[in-house]
Amino acid sequence: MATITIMDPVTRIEGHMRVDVTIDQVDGQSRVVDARSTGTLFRGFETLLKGRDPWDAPIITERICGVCPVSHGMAAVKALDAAGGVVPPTDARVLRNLVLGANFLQSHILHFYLLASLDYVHGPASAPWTPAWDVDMRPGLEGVGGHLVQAIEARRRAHEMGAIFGGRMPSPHTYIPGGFTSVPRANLINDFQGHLNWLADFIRNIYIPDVEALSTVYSDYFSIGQGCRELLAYGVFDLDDTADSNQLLRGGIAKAGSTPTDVTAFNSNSITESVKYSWYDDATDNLSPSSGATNPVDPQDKVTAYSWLKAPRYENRPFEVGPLARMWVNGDYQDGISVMDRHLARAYETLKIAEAMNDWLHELTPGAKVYDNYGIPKEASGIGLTEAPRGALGHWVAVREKKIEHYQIITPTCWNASPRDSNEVMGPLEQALVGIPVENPEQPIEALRVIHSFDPCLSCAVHMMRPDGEPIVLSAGPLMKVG
Ligand code: NFE
Repeated sequence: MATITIMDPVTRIEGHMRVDVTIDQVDGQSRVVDARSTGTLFRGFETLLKGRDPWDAPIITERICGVCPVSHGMAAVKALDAAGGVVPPTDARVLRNLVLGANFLQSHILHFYLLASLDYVHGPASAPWTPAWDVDMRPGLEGVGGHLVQAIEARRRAHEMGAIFGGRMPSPHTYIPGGFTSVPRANLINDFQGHLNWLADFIRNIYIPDVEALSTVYSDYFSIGQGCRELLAYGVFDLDDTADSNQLLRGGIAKAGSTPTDVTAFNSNSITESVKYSWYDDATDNLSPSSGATNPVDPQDKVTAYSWLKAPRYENRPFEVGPLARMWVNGDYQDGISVMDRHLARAYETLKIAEAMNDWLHELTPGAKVYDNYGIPKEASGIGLTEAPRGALGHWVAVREKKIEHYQIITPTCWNASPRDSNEVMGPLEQALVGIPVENPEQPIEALRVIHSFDPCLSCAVHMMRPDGEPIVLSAGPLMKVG
């Protein structure tokens, strides 16, 4: 008989997520036969931006999340640069890249050591790591557990490095339309270099070997959690000063099994968001974010829906986004799509970015111009497409009478953890869960490994809670109700 396991909240992610999986016998083995991914809080940022001065957009949207604020700042200024027809000066582009790169490094290291690795190795024998589940934890990975404390230092250093040019971390205030607010100076470049050298050593000598060791011990996870097998990247880290710049990690779409030559360009006009299974007004189903709306409904009035996340689709199909998508589209990693491929691609991407940051640092000219006079257009629109650590991030803005008239944000976790769409097609994470074996429905570690491989951030995807809503039970470890 089928068992429904409810993980609410899913822990070791950012934000509030619930995942329900139905487990049944398939060919004599317990497997997930259905999955539902739910964002349990409403995010109202698009609504509160309406009517504001466009200069507020990077400052406010950076508050969406403390883990990837820099990406939101970057997306907002790119949207406003586009609306104003401005390309920032060279050193502003480089500084934007360096602070964003620092944010990627801290996020990827955080994800592996503090969020994901504890699905595979026991944490220290003290709270909050105990009590732990009695699940398949294989020997041979003591090094990974032993690097937890160093990983915290790595994360601190990456934050400090970003704050050198960002002024503060998280939520730097240096991203402005037309450029950047801090200026490259020789002593700052030196300080940045010191942290970067330390971090590059950590990534090369500790992080990557640890992920490779994990992928050897848990090699069965190369065939678990494939998902929708279509990948999307917008591209990130502009390498020249044109509106259509070359990028360190280029954008494109790819299908599983494709080779680099099969990667094709994407067209942002093909992006829509379905709300059939989301708590939003049905009249806004399948709209482009350029004309989309955020009109929440009372969940009691739409009982067929099950998430505050909308369901972004490209040509009406779900796409996985994230480090694996970026590395695949860029031709850097095309070994496969699975739980372990996601971890490996994320680790290799971390090194690729750190090495590129070293080159960018040398491109800075102390005292160089970092800002071109930016005038808010009276009436214009712009799209800011970039990448956050977790995948493709887009901001869509329209300005009228010099105020924000329209703002829509599609975050990476909306792509990956989306609910079903109006074609009844599941989101990528839901698809990745269906079919996986589960040894013990009361401790479904296999499902958590799949979920964590996407590094979901529900803070980015949804925000705010109803004071009169259902109580949310918080716990130090994953909480299960089995019914
Ligand atoms: Ni809150 Fe975020 C990233 C963005 S994920 S972490 O990376 O955008 O949806």
